[in-house]
Amino acid sequence: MDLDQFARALPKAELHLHLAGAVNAQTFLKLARKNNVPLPPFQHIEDLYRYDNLVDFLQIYDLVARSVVDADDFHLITYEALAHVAKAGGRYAEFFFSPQVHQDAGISYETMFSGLLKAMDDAETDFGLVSRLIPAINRELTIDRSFEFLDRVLPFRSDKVIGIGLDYDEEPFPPAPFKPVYDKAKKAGMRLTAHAGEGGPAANVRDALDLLSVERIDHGYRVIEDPELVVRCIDDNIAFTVCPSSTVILTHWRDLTAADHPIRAMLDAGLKLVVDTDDPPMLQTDLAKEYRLLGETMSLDRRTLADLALNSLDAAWLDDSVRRDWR
Ligand code: ES4
Ligand code: ZN
Repeated sequence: MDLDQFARALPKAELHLHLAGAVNAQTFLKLARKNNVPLPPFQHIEDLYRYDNLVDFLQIYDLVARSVVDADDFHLITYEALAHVAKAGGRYAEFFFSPQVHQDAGISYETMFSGLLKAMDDAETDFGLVSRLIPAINRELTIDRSFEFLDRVLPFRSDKVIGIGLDYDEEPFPPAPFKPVYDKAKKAGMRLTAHAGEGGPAANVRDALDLLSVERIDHGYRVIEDPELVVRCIDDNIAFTVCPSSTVILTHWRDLTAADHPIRAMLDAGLKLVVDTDDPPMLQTDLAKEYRLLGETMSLDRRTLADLALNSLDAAWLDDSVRRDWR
């Protein structure tokens, strides 16, 4: 069995995937045409999935999101994204979606959730992939908007809609101001995670833990700049959802073979890492490829890759009775 086959066969969970970033280019084109969304000029639609920084990426991400309009569109992109996870050997998925960009295009939360939740059911029936949804706050918008997000999301809280996240550009938008929103979400029974320490400093990781009370950190690479915080995260068993291809394309850590790549440093430090995709087709990847890429570039043996896969099951927000079935 070669490494690709091994990575594909490993039982693993996807815990960091953005729905609008998981739309394949052909589906993007189809939906943009159907819904009369103007696109920039291109030769091949895949050309629009090229960028080398987060800000440019997020512009295309928003354009993809704007192409998703009715409940059937939400069903289509969710079903295809989950099929893609299953094809890469994902056994379970927790995924983000960004309701505010759709809301700004005039789409109701009822429309979004009806298509999404139906597709999650269908994926479970048709190919056995269990999934959970984590609506995420666009941190570039106001705190008032994030309270509004929460008020609109909470009525949908269920065994399928289980938590909230915080995404978009971290560097100018640190986590601390979102504390009251996270407090309210926690009181309402939501699980909590946030993107931190990707574009922003280690202090953002600390603030996400201390102020937002998150249980996991998305990316978190710059935690490595604060050795005391690293020790604390190890002691507290905090999982970091790291995305290898995403670092290469969207950050300045371009070389996964470099001794100072933060994922290498996080592994060496003994932090609990979960390997994820972020935005699979928009970053030309899938979950198995991320494991293989990490294995190849960081010379990880199969035992280590299997341990990473086990981390993904441990860090999943499943209750223990369900988790036992996946082992
Ligand atoms: C995102 Cl910060 C970030 N990275 C990758 N994909 C995203 N989608 C929304 N925010
Ligand atoms: Zn992300």
